[in-house]
Amino acid sequence: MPLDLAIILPTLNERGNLAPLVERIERALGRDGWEVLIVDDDSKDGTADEARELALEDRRVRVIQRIGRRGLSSAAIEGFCATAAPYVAVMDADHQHDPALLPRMLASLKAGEADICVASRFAEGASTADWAEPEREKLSGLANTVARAITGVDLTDPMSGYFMLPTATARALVPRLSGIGFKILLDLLATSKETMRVSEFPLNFAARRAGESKLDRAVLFDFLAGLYDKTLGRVIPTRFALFGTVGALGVVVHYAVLFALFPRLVDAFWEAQLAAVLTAMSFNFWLNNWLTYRDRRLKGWGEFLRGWAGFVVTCAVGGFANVAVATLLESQGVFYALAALAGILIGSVWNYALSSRFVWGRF
Ligand SMILES: Nc1nc2c(ncn2[C@@H]2O[C@H](COP(=O)(O)OP(=O)(O)O)[C@@H](O)[C@H]2O)c(=O)[nH]1
Ligand SMILES: [Mg+2]
Repeated sequence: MPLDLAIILPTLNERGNLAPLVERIERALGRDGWEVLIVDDDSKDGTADEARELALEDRRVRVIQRIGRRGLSSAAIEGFCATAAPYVAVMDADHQHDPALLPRMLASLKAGEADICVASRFAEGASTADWAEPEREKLSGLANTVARAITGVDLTDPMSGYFMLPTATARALVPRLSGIGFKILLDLLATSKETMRVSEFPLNFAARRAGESKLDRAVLFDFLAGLYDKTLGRVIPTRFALFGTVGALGVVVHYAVLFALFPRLVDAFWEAQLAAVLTAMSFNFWLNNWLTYRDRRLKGWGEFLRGWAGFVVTCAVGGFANVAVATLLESQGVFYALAALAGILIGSVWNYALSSRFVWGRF
């Protein structure tokens, strides 16, 4: 039987979930005509090795192990581009998504009933009874309403992580996808020039089988970032805007520390200034790690401290550029407040470029 469908499983620490999931997929789709693409971001628990172990015995299983890269969206994109199957599905590896829907979605696409099939947690007949997080359920509901407004597609669950479409459609959209964050479906729908015809399948959303969720309460934030990316993001890149916002908050922290210390608690201005700089830098690092780079967040004390040290060094360079430019301009007769602003802008572009590469990106 020719290859019909590729099922992309983005994974981060899902070792124990793989083998049982492949079994469930086989039960749903039968022996042939499909392949499973495990796109693993170098999980510490050896998910990629487990996947290779499975692949040795089972030609339908393939592995892409990405080193130094993160992100659910970009993992899905990687999968779109790495398969020859004419249809492609994306689903969670944690058994929250029922493989039994796969054959029905495939049939619907083949019959030309839809451009994309989405498993919905909120469609008529769906259930999220096993979902242990009512708080997230509520957030999803809210985000859906806004998503509907911008994508022009009327569907109940644009934040779903379980969907299927013709691979050629997905690949055609890839160059214009933002690839940031977690909501690849929303990205696809919002990027497509023609409004896609969507077919929804009610999903019985199950509790995660093993391991822990990598996404957190910031789903709504993630969604807003996606919104921005699709609109103003064309003018000012999303990460830079976030980075700049975080930087502006850092200025507030800086002055708070400075005014608290100087001149009452410390006599020397430079000491207070240094304390303020370090506090603001650490605050910025923490917030950037949490928000701007949440899809590739540094975790654990070792990773976090190394990242922090890198960030401080990076910002020191940017800080130097800032002062140098501002001083030069001021000495040329530019009004000092404008000179300072120029310094800040150049410093922040510099810091952004360097830290996105060296702290959160690849060396
Ligand atoms: N490759 C890759 N997979 C990821 C990443 N983050 C999450 N995943 C996987 O994406 C799927 C959805 O994530 P999950 O933690 O279950 O999110 P939740 O269902 O919203 O709680 C799971 O199979 C995760 O292992 C990532 O950064 N890279
Ligand atoms: Mg999940």
